[in-house]
Amino acid sequence: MKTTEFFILLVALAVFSACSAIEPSHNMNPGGHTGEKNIRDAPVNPHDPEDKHTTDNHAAEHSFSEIERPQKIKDMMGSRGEQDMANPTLKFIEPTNNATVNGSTVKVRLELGGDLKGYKPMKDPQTQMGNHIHIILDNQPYEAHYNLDTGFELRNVADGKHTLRVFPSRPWHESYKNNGAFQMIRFTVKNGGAGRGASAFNLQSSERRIQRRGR
Ligand SMILES: [Cu+2]
Repeated sequence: MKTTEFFILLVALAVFSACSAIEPSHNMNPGGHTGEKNIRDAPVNPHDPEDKHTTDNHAAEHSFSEIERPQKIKDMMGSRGEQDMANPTLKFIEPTNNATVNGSTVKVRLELGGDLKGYKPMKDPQTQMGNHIHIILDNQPYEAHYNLDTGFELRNVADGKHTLRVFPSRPWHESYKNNGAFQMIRFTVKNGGAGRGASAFNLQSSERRIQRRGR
């Protein structure tokens, strides 16, 4: 009996020390000079059964290190004045979270707000670059949206549940990470007829799939 008790004690000690060894990795990259956070820190909705993944599941699998910002980016930041200090926020006007959309065409309208310090999405015709909004439907590649004065449409969206993520970006595609910059909604498409086969939906071939429209 004595031996068994001793063995249990040993196992308990081993488990305890293994747990405390994992603990420090929770605080890798606590912000850095850009204010970036690990993607594990992204908000998870505890009330949604689809958000089963927790932020700690992958804690031990990845490690990140911070490197200095490339000189080219520093130069571009300098040439933009105050804009890099902006705190742009986005808001979905249409569709709203958990909306049901009738048909395979989904009209999207976003409102830009916050402390903009001159930040405005637009494409410079000379350089073909400029501030833009990143739009991500489900797991598709992102689409860049340069003109918030017009809404746009997602077309050929399959029936069923979808997730739409948006966030403001700099001309070199670096996102703004302040509170309210990133927005995510879910919506459901019904009676669209695009079918599950619309996995061919491709945001990169934007002109056919995302159509700008006037107000
Ligand atoms: Cu981009």
